[in-house]
Amino acid sequence: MTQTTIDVLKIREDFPILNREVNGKPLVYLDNAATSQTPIQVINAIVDYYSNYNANIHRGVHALSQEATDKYEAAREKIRAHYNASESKEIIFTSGTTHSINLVANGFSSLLNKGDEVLVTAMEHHSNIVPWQMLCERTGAHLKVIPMNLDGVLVMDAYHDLLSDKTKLVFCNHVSNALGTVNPIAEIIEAAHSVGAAVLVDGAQAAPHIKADFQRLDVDFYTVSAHKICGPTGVGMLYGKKEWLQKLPPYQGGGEMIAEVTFEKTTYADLPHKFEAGTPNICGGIAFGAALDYMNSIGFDNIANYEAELLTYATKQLLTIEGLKIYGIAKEKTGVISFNIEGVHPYDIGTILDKLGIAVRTGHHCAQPIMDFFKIPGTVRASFSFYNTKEEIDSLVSGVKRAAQMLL
Ligand code: 7TS
Repeated sequence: MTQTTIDVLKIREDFPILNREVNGKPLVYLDNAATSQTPIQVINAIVDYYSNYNANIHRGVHALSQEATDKYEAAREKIRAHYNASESKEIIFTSGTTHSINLVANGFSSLLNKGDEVLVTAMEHHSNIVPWQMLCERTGAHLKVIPMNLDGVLVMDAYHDLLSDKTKLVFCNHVSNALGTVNPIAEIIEAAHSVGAAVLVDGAQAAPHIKADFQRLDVDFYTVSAHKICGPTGVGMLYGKKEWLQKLPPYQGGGEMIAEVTFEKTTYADLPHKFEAGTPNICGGIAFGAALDYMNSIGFDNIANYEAELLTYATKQLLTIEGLKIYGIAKEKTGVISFNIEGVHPYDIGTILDKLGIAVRTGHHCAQPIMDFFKIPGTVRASFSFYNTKEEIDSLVSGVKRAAQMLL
């Protein structure tokens, strides 16, 4: 049995929003997989930037520009260190996971040939399906799907069978947003490399719970959105191995990403700037660094242990409700519970929970193929963070019971 080393009541003081009421009830925020809440330390970093050193970066000799540039580059270095990338130029600031994936998918247009194969798992978010379909349309490559079983676990034998010398790319989320499954990415990466394929891991849902080590994993690309880890929206990162990023063409053209421009020919800047056209989200990048500092001050091992306790407790309590079925019962899971009550539409449960001040997500969670696999229109999804409490889970359970009584 793991011991809680988190002082959750003290942590909650860092999050002003957790004090508010919704529909006259204390907010119970259980939609953390959609976006996390923001601690005062990160809010202060944003206020500090706009109050004290707002300036464009990498271009001014003046003091403010230098200060902003230093802080932005320091954030890049923090991200590198957190994920153990070998060089900070391998960290590209983007607007988030969706942007990161599109950047890579676009770049591979010039590297794939007709008949090549790309593999995606059956449990991807739409942002890790649609860009690859578009890539396949452009190149004539084929998209193949690594299946999962009814527990919401990838069928690894089928994956190994799908791999061949035609496989050029494999895409997999580290953690499924709709099921919470933690995928065996080390095995996936090693097997893909044995046939010469590159792997992109979508880390959007893993980032709040698991500290990935890029060098140890030997992953080729990894994506993160800052808003899932207590940072602001509109900023994230793409990690790419230097060799890959050098091979990929720029995604967007403009300022910042050039070495020299004439009307005859333009040469591109070195990494990471080659992929960072235009004025970036400077404040967002700095706040992303502040968010990592905050999460590390709590500690990822402490976060994982505490969230595992919440998950076990919530699973047990929810399963006491008659007719309730949980989708995604992998042994390796983060704090996500997707469920339905037989005979009740998930949207109706979500609406009643909202009246009680409880925020959950309902619907297909941008993962329609998962819903098709389970033959359901959607689920109710409760997703936990280290600032949630067992009392909040009790509120969820009694809210779901009440909804079931009203709707059945
Ligand atoms: N990949 C996964 C696994 C995700 O969960 C999400 C967002 C994305 C990619 C896209 O991230 P973005 O920051 O670029 O939008 N997932 C969710 C969700 O589960 N509910 O709302 C957003």
